[in-house]
Amino acid sequence: MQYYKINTSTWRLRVGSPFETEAVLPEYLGEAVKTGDLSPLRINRDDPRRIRISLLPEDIVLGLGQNMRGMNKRGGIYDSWCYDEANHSPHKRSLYGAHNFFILDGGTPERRFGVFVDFPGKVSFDVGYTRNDTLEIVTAEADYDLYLIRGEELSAITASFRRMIGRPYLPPRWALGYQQSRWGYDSAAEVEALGRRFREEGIPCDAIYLDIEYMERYKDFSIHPERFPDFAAHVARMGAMGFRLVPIIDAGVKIEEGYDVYEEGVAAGYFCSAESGEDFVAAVWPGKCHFPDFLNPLARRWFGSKYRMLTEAGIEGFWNDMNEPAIFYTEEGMAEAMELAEASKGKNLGVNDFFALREKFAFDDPEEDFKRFYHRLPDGSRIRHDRVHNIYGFNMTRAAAEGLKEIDPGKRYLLFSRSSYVGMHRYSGLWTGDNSSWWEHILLNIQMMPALNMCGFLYAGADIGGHMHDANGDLVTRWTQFGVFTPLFRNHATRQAREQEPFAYDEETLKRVRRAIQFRYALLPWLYGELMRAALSEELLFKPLSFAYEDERSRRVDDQLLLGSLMIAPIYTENARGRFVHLPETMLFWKVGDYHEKEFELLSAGDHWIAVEMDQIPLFIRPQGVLVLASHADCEAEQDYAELEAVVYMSEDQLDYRLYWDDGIASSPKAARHGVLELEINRNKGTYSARLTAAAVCPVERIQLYIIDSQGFTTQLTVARS
Ligand code: MIG
Repeated sequence: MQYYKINTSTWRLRVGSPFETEAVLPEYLGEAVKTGDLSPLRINRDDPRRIRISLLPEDIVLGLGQNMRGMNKRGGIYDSWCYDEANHSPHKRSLYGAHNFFILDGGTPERRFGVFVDFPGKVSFDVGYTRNDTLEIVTAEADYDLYLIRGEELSAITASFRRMIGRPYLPPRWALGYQQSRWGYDSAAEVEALGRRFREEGIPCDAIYLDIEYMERYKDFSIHPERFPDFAAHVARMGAMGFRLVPIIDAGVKIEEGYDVYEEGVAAGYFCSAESGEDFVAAVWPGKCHFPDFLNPLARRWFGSKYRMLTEAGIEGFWNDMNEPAIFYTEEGMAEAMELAEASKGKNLGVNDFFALREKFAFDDPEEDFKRFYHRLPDGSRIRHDRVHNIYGFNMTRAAAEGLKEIDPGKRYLLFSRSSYVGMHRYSGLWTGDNSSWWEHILLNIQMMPALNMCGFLYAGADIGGHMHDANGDLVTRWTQFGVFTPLFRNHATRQAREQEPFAYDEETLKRVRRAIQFRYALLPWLYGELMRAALSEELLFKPLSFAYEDERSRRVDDQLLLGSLMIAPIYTENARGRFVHLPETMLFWKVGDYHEKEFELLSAGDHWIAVEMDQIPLFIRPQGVLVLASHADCEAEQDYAELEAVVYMSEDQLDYRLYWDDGIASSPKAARHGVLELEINRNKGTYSARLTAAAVCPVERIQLYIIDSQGFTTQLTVARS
């Protein structure tokens, strides 16, 4: 064991000789020191795979990224083990990502710390599940880096961690528009009709997704010649209507003679190998596939360069799927199953034999499949996949990001991945995979956002309306009303599900969903500014209430979030026409229906029942909070930001507000022309004065202010840029 001091509050303990994951930036690996203090973490001397922390009754555990259960993870057990899990039921221990960071918060500055376990294989977190008073971490091997980050405030701990893992991926501004997806829109004609429908219905939308059917026989970097003839012309026609198309890329590469990606990969040795040394074979959508060895930098470079085939056709965004990697079956697994079937033939199967046979044909034992293939390391040695499993999807998406950077270094592309590990956030965002059209999954979406933010995944979102199973109009309405606040705002559903577009239900649903999406576009410059600020300053976009309010009541709120100067309290239960909400202090309450109608109410600290109709989005502006609003257009590019509005809850006589602004597309905000919009408001004996300044890149000319004071009086004022 070797201690490293990173700074006065952060330590690293290296146990064994871990595989370098590249989650933490090299400059934060610290300096080797003789001894260190990692209390209250206790490492088992006889079995260093086991790390324990005693839990006190008041301890809350936040984090662990993409996982089931509430914001407070206490009471559950979680395995970091990236898996193609399409059934997100409460007992599931693993989803698609491995996000091994959590914070323990005892409610006082003395008892707050963050822990990161950097290990690319399986890690289990038993958070008071086996014993209520014990948190136990178990890594598959005794080779890992353990980080302890102390801090008096929760936000200081997350900021320290975020600094260590580096700045998050920055999406282009258009990627904050509404996005419509379905598995799948099967032809260019269908996609174009869908685009026209959005425009006819007056629903703003920036992107339409292409699922696996756009490919020829599910081959990456191919286009189906009959379904999507003259692809570039189709992309251009959609572009003229204000839509970007976002194609899917899968991890598995089809084995097919004459297919360039397959042949190049085989010739160069870029695929993962089986134990025998031959290229590893497993089946996914295209049938039998090879899997690019994304741990090999040369293979990464090669795969990343393939995206050019699509960018040359005008594509500016991608989603990387099936990169845990998902495996339907391996040849070995199939052979074993067939053997068992043969052996069972004609037999009178007892209950045990019958279930063993059935299980064998379920093909859902990833433990076995992940032990069947290998990666080649730069020194020529091989490492079995399961030992580095959790960084496979990360490196596929890194390949894409590095490829896109080479294709156009001056431009931000939309990119997100299904599988992830901490560190991937520097290259892309993520979506949370195959959730279901269940009300419970709106709540799960709400609760997961801050945990993802802690690991740097700011550009994130769930399939709005739910992926698996059928949604009704109310579910899509309420989910869209929460999605209005998530950076990735995409409605997506599986092939087997009922249609889920805003117009798939009745007129009332259409009206409500349209209003919500229009409101999102009104929020767009504000949300973009908040996202960029969070990304550039190591802050969270979504925070649990405990980040700002330390009282016991607020610490345990599990279904409200802080978002910039807002607090949101989404409705996530069916047939509800309101909900209970906890206010740690007086806030300005706005039930947003048509966002042009501005009716506000001051709500005092305490617990309230708020009535919320089906077409309303409840939101709360915190004291000294400013919510900037634009007017919606059909798509982001058409929005006119010259005239804005702002709702201000001015509890003091003086207020300063800064909103980040840039051109929304240049790759590096340091190099880009960027700046801020600055608003200053003063109140003197009941009279208001305001000043607006803005950087050159910001087109804002005037803001119509709605200033509400602590007595609830509203003053309207227009301020022009000086
Ligand atoms: O085996 O491409 O999570 O969003 O629609 C399913 C089809 C593969 C899983 C993704 C989902 C996508 C689907 N994919």
